[in-house]
Amino acid sequence: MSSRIYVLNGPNLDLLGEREPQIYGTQSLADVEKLCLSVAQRYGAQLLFRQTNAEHEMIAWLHEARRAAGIVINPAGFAYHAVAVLDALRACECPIIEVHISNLYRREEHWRQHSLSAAAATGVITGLGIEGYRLALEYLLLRHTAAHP
Ligand code: CA2
Repeated sequence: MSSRIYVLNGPNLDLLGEREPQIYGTQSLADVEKLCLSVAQRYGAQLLFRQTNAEHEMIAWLHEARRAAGIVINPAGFAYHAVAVLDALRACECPIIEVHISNLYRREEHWRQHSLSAAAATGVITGLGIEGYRLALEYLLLRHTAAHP
């Protein structure tokens, strides 16, 4: 059976590439999915790439992903208030990488630097644009392949 790897995207990321290109770049979420798919295929892993604007849906997906090989999550706005998403992340048994396209520490709104969900992550990548997704997947899949040769 192939390794399942989840890439979960939070609210408004469906608009990626359409607004604020100086912060989030010009590539769309479909471009991010293509990038992720190419990494997953290289490792023979099964990619489940999703986006939601609904907190309950994100929580259901995290429950589904609990025993996957790994989770990449860009929680977007859920990072700042969604305690239930944090609890669902804490229930996961696999490594989790939180990705932010922009560098939260360079943003003018200082509240963006206080991600609640990051406390449940194995690691965080912030500010490397959509490359952050690729790097997060490489980390998770290298680690999983080493543990399950
Ligand atoms: O940098 C990131 O990836 C963020 O997670 C994006 C979130 C933001 O709330 C975080 O502070 C940082 C929201 C992105 C969604 O909003 C958009 C706005 C314009 C164009 C596309 C998406």
